[in-house]
Amino acid sequence: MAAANKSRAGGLRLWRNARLATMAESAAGLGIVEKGAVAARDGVIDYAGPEADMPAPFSEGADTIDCEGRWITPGLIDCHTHLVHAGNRANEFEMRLAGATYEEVARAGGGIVSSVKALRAASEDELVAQSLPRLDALIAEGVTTVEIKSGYGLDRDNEKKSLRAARRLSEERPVTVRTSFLGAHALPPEAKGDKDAFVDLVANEILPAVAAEGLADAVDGFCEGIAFSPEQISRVFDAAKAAGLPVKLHADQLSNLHGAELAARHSALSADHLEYTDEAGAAAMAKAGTVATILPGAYYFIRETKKPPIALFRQHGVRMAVATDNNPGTSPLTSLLLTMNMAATLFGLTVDECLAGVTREAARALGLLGQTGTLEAGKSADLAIWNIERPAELVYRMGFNPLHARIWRGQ
Ligand code: DI6
Ligand code: FE
Repeated sequence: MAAANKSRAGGLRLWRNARLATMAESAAGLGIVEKGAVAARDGVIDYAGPEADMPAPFSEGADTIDCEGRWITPGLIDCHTHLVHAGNRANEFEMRLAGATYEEVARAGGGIVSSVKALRAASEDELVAQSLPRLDALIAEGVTTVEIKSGYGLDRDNEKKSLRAARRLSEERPVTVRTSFLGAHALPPEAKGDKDAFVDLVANEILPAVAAEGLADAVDGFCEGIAFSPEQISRVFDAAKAAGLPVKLHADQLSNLHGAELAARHSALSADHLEYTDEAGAAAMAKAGTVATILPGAYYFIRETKKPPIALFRQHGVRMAVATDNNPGTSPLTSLLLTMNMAATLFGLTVDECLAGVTREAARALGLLGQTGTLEAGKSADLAIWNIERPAELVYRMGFNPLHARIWRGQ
């Protein structure tokens, strides 16, 4: 018993004198607790609620932190990124601002293929080194979980290299990384325009190899006129199912190919972008429990004008996550706080929806709701502690970071 007590006390931490936004599903709104406390044992939350109601054993012998009235939210979750990439496309951005057309940019070697070339030329170590500053920018704003996609390798070895680099980032920093295999992202030059043959390669060779090594937690695809058709994506999703992996989809970003319904049909964890989704798509997602991941950074950067149908998502009860979509082509964004401001300003999400979108709903979009995303007993002690007077400040400011401390798995 003595040993058990010792190990319990040894791993016991308490954050007291705090205001909590627990984001618990059972609570109204943000699940606000004034005069709250969070107790954790060995990195797992034992108690989150009013300090006065906390059972005594949670505080006895605990390493105690006085939060001096600061706010605690769940650690933030960026549930859609292409964070592992090589180089950048600032040159393309500059050309376009000077009036170059898409074709001129492409002829000058630009576009997604330039990112594929850069990634293929980079070693795994270089990819890790180039991606760390982006990850650090997210972490500096309280991010404790980040999803990272492949999709710039587009052959077996380079897709594996990206996913290994993504996994390594979680060894370099105290953060949870979830990986998604996005083989069906774009057509590599060597495919010579044959999308069907490339999809066969992705579904029958690359995906099983990636799955066999445990490199992916989910499978993603890009369903779009400039990428892959619903029928082609279905083949990739069938292969994902055979490999036992859940799916997600870049859907209806630039046109309505009914990607939302496709995702729902495959019980996708999430469908992402969704600017062109219609009511049938929203209804199908609600029925399947597929989360709508809203990506205002890409909308802003490509100067899209069609907004995702937020009112339909609300009406049908579709859950909404909010993410950066960090990528070199359409969303070179590494601030989840600014992303929330964009979701509110551009799309009219409320403060509560924005905060749920980067915590509880982002966890749901990754299939991690049982482990993180809210301040509730049994979940990982992933916390963000803020120097703010009210939660709306996290959404309201642009380019200001009020993070006081970030706790990942109790540390
Ligand atoms: N949707 C996008 O907007 C990006 N990928 C995707 O699936 C574009 C990625 C890039 O241009 O590098
Ligand atoms: Fe994306």
